Amino acid sequence: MKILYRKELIVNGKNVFVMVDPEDTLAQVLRTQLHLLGTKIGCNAGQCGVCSVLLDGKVVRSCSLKMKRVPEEANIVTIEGIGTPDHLHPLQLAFMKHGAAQCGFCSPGFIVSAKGLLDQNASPTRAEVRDWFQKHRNACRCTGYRPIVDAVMDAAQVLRGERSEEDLKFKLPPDGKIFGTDMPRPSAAAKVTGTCDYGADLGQKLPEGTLHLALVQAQVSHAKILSIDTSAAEMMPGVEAVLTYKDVKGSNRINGLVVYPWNQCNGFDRPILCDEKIYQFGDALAIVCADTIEHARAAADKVKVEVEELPAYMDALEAAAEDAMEIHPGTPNVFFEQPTVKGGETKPLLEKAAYVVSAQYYLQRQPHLVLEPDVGFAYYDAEERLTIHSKSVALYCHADMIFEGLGIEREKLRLIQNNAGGTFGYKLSPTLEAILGVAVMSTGKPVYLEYNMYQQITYTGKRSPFFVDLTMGADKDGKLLAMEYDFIVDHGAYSEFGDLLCTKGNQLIGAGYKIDHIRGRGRVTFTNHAFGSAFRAYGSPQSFFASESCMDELAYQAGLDPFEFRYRNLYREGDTTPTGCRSDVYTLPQLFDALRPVYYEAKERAEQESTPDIKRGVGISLGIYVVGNDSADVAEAAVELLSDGKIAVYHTWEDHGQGSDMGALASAHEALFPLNIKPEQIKLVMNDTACCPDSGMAAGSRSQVMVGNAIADACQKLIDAMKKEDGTYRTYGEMVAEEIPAKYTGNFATGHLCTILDPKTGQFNPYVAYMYGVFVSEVEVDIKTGKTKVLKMTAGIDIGKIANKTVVDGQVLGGLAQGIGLALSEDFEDIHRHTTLIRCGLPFIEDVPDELNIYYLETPREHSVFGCSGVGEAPLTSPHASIINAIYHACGVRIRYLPALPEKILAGLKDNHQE
Ligand code: MCN
Ligand code: FES
Ligand code: FES
Repeated sequence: MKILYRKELIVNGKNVFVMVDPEDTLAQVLRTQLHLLGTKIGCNAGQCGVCSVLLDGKVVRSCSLKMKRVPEEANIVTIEGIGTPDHLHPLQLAFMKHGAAQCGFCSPGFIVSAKGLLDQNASPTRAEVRDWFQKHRNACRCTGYRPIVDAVMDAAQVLRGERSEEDLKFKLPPDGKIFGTDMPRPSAAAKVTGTCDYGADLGQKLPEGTLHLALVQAQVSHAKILSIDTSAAEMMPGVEAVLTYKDVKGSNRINGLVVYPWNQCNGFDRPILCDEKIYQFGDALAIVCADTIEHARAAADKVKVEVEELPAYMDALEAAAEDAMEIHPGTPNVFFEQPTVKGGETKPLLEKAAYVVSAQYYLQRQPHLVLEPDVGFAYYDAEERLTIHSKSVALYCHADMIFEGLGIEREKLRLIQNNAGGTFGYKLSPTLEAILGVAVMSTGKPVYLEYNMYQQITYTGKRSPFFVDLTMGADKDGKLLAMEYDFIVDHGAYSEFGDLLCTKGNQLIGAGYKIDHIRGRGRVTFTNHAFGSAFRAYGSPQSFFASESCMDELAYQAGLDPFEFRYRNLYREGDTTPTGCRSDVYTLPQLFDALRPVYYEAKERAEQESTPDIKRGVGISLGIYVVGNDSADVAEAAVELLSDGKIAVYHTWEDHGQGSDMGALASAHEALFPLNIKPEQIKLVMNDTACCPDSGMAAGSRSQVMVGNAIADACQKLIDAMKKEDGTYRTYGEMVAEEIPAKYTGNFATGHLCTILDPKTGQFNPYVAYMYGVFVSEVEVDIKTGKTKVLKMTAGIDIGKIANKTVVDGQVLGGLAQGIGLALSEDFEDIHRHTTLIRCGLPFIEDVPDELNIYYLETPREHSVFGCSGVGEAPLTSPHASIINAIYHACGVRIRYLPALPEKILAGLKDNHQE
């Protein structure tokens, strides 16, 4: 017997009666019964605040509140009750102005929470705003929190009548240009009003008859599969089908897209559904398709899997050992190796060097910790194409990766990106796309699959840890002489993008400094841990953690200030990168000059403010990242003059949350400027392979340069076609009358500007642009607890011309916050413990200082039509290294294995004491 409660609630000012299961949560009822989809569900465990609503004036996390606890006639305010796109509340306007909604998944929760604060305290201080969000556990992975506090402070002023709402609105500058301004991104209004539908919201709008999917997943990390028995599950109520590898029509392998022919694996190692072996915890073994999710899950529990466990290699060193068994039989565990040979022999130089540091550095398996768990759905469209909606940030690439495995013609596959609540790169790998495909191809019906946060954390890719053995040597004047390294990448269970990751290490260890003589080796190994996927700044946090720590150690050994030691060795005009090519611009000395006062003032402050119990310190690091795909990148976009005079821009510049809509709009508006059109006359048609050309993946911070250029090219072609002899432009009608096409495809390719990797030396010129960052961090270390707090961070950034200031600020601030997590708390090592956002070390607002400052140098880049370089990854290249260096400066403890947990610092203090 199922019991329901009849409840009267006042929701957004309206009295409603609902008949509810008392065990259901308020979030479920709001979303599924009242169709208020602005309230999002992230962790579903009271940890992230994205589900916040007001209940009788108090902020509550609706995912954790069962309906039996919701009082009769409770007054509930959701984001829909605060404002609408036509009537925005000052909080919503201020969030738009400050770019406080990037992916926007946390925004409804933050805005509701802020409303709760301002209702009871009209004039909060910044500290009170921060305390409030900490107390209510409002988490954000994108913004670094500062823009959110800025927005609340501005909104409070408006609500107090000290400023007008108009102040918060964007005004077109007199020249009519939006490029380089702080215009809010086009999706901002939808994000701050909760009207932006993400995958799970669209899932609520799928038609009846859509099948719900539940996965049967591996509970061990390495095993032989003896049998999978689905018979009991098939008999369960509501079950349409229980699918295993036997139901996959194609090769059942995802194509890992091997790049370099000397890679020892062919890239076809990841099964869609495991057949012979389990390679990592969480691997998908079977899919249950049922009429409801409850039925699907109940049946999934009935699938019987018999396995023979095998030794699980949970780190690179174990897996690379001589006696380790092959994880993928027939392929050695260490499947890729790349040497670097630059300049002359390094041994004699290091033997003669006045100062030498040799040490091992380890950067951990950083989890992405997005707030929106993975989600997608699929169906056959009117042209009988298998249509897959997901968070993919590599639409065309994913089609290439899954079509053979599914056994479908490439042209019969259509991929669409849903609005994504952050990916930070994990969606460079297909996650559930192929699983959805198998389910549609087997049942012929629409299907829907969402992961919960546990699945998101345990069964999506992670940043691959690097063990780096590094030696750097300098002469008596503090000039670098030579570098040697040997690193091994723990790439987890599958090979995809592993060779590319390895070559990033070769490109970035020691980058930024003139080092004429390098001998190095990078290797990549399979392990049985979570598969390695892309993560913002792919390969650079690992590389710079090693070289920026080593530089610091060398500076102290040489008796030089770490700032000065770096400064002496920075790239100057004509110096070459570790892969032996010129850099695009040589502005690191300027960035250092700009941050010099910040650094020395901070040092002085640290000395003055340190106490015996709380030690303060300052650290510096530099970081460089590369723009685009190695050696030969291509992007396409198209524009079309429409009959109403608007111009459509078609592209697959996927949006993680970084702001691809803004980038495409700013680029198109700038390129179309001769036509004198307004931003609202540009229509963005995005991220559907059926109608948008292949702009490439939103990775490698390539899109502003690559897709921006392709858009500009298409716009120029359209302008040329529209131009009349008298210099005026044809209307749509005139184009039709004169039979001139109204649609043009533009492209940009870098192949002719780059060279390819020399397998013997690792030398090549892979990119047309780079981004540069210098990071200064101030920390305090509590000597009694070992806990580190970051007090202030300053970033000096050169990313070329800025297309949109608000977006770029947001990218940098968010990257710094992720750097704090990387330095101090984030990890996915223990597959049984690191299973929630909090246990994985997600930084909350109290962990990120309010003082985050940015200094920009806008050195125009030659190969971007607009003078841009990329930005997305620059701020996560090495901020963590500056924090680790600051810890050393504060208390003399050198952390070489991240994260810098309090117990490691306490152990270091103890060791220092004993020495
Ligand atoms: N931009 C700009 N001026 C420049 C360069 C870029 O205004 N000189 C803007 C662009 O218009 C775009 C944004 O900055 O809106 C990032 O552009 P770009 O650096 O070209 O990077 P991509 O668009 O290719 O984005 C990918 C990059 C990567 S690789 C990851 S991972 C990432 C990231 O950006 N993941 C993110 N930023 C993220 N931000 C959020 N909120 N969420 C993620 O998951
Ligand atoms: Fe409710 Fe995270 S706190 S979804
Ligand atoms: Fe906060 Fe993305 S904007 S999680």
